[in-house]
Amino acid sequence: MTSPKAYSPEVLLNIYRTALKIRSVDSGVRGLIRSGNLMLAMHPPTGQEIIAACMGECLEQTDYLVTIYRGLHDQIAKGMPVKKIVAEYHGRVTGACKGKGGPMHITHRESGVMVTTGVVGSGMPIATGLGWASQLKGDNRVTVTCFGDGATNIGAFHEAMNLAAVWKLPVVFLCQNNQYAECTTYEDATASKTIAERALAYGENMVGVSVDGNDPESMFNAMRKAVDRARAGKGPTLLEAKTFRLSGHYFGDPSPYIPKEQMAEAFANDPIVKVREQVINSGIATADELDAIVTQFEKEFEEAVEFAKNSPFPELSEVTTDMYGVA
Ligand SMILES: Cc1ncc(C[n+]2csc(CCOP(=O)(O)OP(=O)(O)O)c2C)c(N)n1
Ligand SMILES: [Mg+2]
Repeated sequence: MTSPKAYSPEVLLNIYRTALKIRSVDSGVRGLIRSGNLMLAMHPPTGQEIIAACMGECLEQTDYLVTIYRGLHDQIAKGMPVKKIVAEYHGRVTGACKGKGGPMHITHRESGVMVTTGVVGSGMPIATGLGWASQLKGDNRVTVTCFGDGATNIGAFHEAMNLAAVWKLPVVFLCQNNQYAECTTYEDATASKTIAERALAYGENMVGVSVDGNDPESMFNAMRKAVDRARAGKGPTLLEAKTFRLSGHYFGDPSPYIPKEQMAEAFANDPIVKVREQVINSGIATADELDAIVTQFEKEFEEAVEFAKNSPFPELSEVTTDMYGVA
């Protein structure tokens, strides 16, 4: 089955709409923390929205996603209701994991968001397992696993990629290369020039592609190709989406290790600003229409916060339910 959608102004607008939604929730959450209204370990996805939006545009609701602690953008793009995320961030029973997962452990099976952990590199073997399950069941699902550049230096990356290639599993390994792993630069920790060229090590069943993840057309086309290839049973793809982290590693990290000029250049190329120009120039939406979309998402976020605050915390008696193991 080939995805029917080709890149078009309508697709561009959809991608941008999702990116705006992500940015509004991201900014909203950061605002809550800054004002002392929410205590949270947050790893903002600021600057990486276009990658997630393109991914969401290429997937079916039934497809699987395994993302990381920096996963807000991926979860929204995969279709998770904002209310479920915000309530989980507030630790309330109406959250995706009944308020017991928190921002780094989000699961929402209804939208295919399978598992999130804070352990770097842990998602890839889970994705390979999900892909294997889909292959055995013949359920036509594709699994996408998102991870950072730093995670490709973890052993689990190799194990997961190798088996996915051996068994030609329907998995897309989507590396969001934001140039930093915490405070370590790409060059300081990674021997290969690109992440994509590492695919070579896994033989002809694995394809490696590197794109500008902040460019919607390149990103969408590469993602669509990788998803189509996986769904057709042709094997996995290692897709490297180059981007930049427009925030500290976590909210509150002042990132003194990032040169000021590099940060200034990245802000000047903020994809939310750049792609807005593309959308307007394509004639598919006006500046006023885009502003109205932003207002609508801001309202939706405020409603989600109200929903969360009006929901109860989990009962103490619930503390050991839904757990895999209790000592
Ligand atoms: C196994 C493991 N080692 C180290 C850490 C500490 N740690 C948390 S995030 C991070 C950086 C990961 O960078 P990258 O994979 O590039 O993802 P990004 O945070 O840039 O999205 C590290 C080293 C961890 N959580 N788990
Ligand atoms: Mg990184």
